Amino acid sequence: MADYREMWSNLDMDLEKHDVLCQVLPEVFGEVYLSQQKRPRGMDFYDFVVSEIHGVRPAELIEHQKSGGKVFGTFCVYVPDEIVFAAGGIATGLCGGSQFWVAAGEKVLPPNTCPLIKASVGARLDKTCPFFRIADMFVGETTCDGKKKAWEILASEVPMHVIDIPQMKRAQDVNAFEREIHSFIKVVEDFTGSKISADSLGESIKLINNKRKALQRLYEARKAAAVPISGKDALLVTQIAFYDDPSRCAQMANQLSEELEERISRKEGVFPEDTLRIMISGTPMAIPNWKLHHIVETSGAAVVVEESCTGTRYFENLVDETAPTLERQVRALAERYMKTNCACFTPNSARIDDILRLAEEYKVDGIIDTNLQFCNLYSTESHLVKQALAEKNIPVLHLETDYSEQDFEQLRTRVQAFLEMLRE
Ligand code: BJ8
Repeated sequence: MADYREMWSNLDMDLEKHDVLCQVLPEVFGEVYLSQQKRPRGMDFYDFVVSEIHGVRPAELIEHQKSGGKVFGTFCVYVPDEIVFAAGGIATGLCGGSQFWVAAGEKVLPPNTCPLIKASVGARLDKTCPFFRIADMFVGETTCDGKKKAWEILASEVPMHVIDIPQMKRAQDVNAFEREIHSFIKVVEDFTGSKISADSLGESIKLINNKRKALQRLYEARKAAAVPISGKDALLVTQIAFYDDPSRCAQMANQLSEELEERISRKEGVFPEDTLRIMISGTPMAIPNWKLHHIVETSGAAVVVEESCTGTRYFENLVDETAPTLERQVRALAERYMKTNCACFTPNSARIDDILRLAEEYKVDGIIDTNLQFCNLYSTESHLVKQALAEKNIPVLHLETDYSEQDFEQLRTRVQAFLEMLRE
């Protein structure tokens, strides 16, 4: 990695602690990623991004700030990035995916909080992540109780805006979310000093749709009988999409998809032809959480799709680009975002429909439905998921895990037993 110490020091980061993180990551990445065979050439870009993970993009964000722009840090796929970009800002995902930050989160949060929340709070308080130091404003949401309370703690550190996400999907809830987007526009306009127009919002709707289309194209390639990319690599692309520049993200994902399409035409896969096809559903896997994918793919199966926010929930459904006025554009945004099916909604039967549809589209042999430890929403919903899959005779394994390595061998044993059962 190039030398970014001055930049990190200017961000008031804890350089000593951060050095420890910088030493661990390349080792893990080498073992999990670089050890794979037949990787597409298009993954070189993503390998480079990881090798410079706390350098290149943070430096770009700081350049943006130097020219007067604002950076908004987000934690959920319900936050409409389009609004931020329409005001000349940059939105960047902040969800923490490393055990490294959990201990710092536990200093202020109950231990029985999900690791994603603990790591996100810890990354800020511990001063070991440049993204958390750079963001001028954090944008939270009211999806789960743990996050709602975490925002109150983070609000003492950074200006925080919380978007009220409805908990149901009736017509009045879509209307309520539409009003929330209008409030968010006002907050972003005041914070950036830029007025959002129908033109600027129209542009940013196209920008984010293009990113979604590129990721859709990449996932489409994973439907092929000879899978042209590993699940681990596809997951990495989605994880990086959360904080990369959206147009570069679209460009690189399209370039990679082109290569995958060529592989498909040659029937060239990364796994042997009879490899079991697995869907992973459930809670998101923020970078660098690669644990479950690594276990599955080093146990002789392929992950071909993720029904999660670091998967299909991130890019399915486009925003209508034809709305002619700001009012109609905001309505189109509300309608698109309310189609996302997170377990924070009740009822949430549309998520089960999604899982059943994806199982068919990606021709999966089995599903691993997973939730991060202490995520009550997804763990409770797993009961109905299991029930619906049993009715369709689709094998499912439910797993709960965290970011630590402690349960690695236990998970591997359970995954291998599940795969064995699928092979019988
Ligand atoms: S839309 S999944 S990104 S909320 S895992 S913090 S729910 S206790 S991350 Fe999520 Fe938005 Fe939903 Fe997606 Fe809480 Fe559960 Fe932790 Fe979660």
